[in-house]
Amino acid sequence: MNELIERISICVERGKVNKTSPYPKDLAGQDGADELTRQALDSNLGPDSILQACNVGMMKIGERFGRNEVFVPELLMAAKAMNAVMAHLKPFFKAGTVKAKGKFLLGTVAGDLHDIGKNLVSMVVEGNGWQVIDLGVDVKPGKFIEKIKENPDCIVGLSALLTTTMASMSKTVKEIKEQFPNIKIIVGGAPLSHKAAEQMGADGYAPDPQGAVEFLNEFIAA
Ligand code: B1M
Repeated sequence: MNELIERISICVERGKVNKTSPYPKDLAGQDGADELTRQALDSNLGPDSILQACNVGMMKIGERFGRNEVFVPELLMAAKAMNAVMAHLKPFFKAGTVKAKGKFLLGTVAGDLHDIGKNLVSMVVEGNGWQVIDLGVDVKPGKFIEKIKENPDCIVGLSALLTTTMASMSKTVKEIKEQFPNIKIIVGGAPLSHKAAEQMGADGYAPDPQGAVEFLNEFIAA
């Protein structure tokens, strides 16, 4: 792995946001995710390899959390560091297009606060020419329904990262489908699968942002 890329991965895992951030103590005064991402882009390292490095960092901190070696504050710092990287990568994903292919109503379901993956989906989908209406995190079914009423031609995307919020996702799909049987819904997030999506009554599942784009592109507005 390229040295800069490896350092970005470590910064995400350790939650080192930028040079001035005092956390973690042993990296004080060193470049953080912010500076290293800038340097990587200036050295013509691709956004995809930088993103991949972030995912490795996130995976490692997640595994350590699973082993009770770190706790929620460490996860939060990792998320902050990843957001610092994403701020640099955003322009690469948000290539402007003239006419939107359609509307994509996106949110993390009720009870779930994880938004990094959802934000990536948002950027990539928007970069592929869709208008994204991002409702944020902890979005109750009623909020989705209110927004579908305002945007009856939209496709809905639901994200969940917790096994516990898969139930909330299922409830959201059910409530939307009861009122709007023709609205297409795609679900995604680490605990999901094609089978889980099918059981909830969703129309599609994507393991990553590109999969969401492929699903959406089947329904390009005329
Ligand atoms: Co939490 N967390 N977390 N967390 N967290 C996980 C998910 C966990 C797996 C960690 C672990 O135990 N190893 C675990 C879930 C276990 C489970 O349910 N199976 C967990 C837990 C338990 C919790 C808390 C309950 C901890 C606690 O309080 N005791 C708590 C819950 C809070 C809540 O939501 N109510 C909690 C809190 C947090 C923080 C707030 C501290 C922070 C989130 C900050 C933020 O998002 N702004 C956090 C983090 C950072 C993580 C990990 C470490 C990283 C998640 C992440 O951002 N990954 C995570 C462990 C892990 O994933 N390795 C963990 C990077 C991101 C790019 O990937 O989100 O998977 P991901 O998104 C991917 C795909 O899933 C897909 O595309 C994305 C890009 O490739 N995708 C879609 C996502 N949505 C999609 C939608 C689509 C299509 C594709 O179409 C619509």
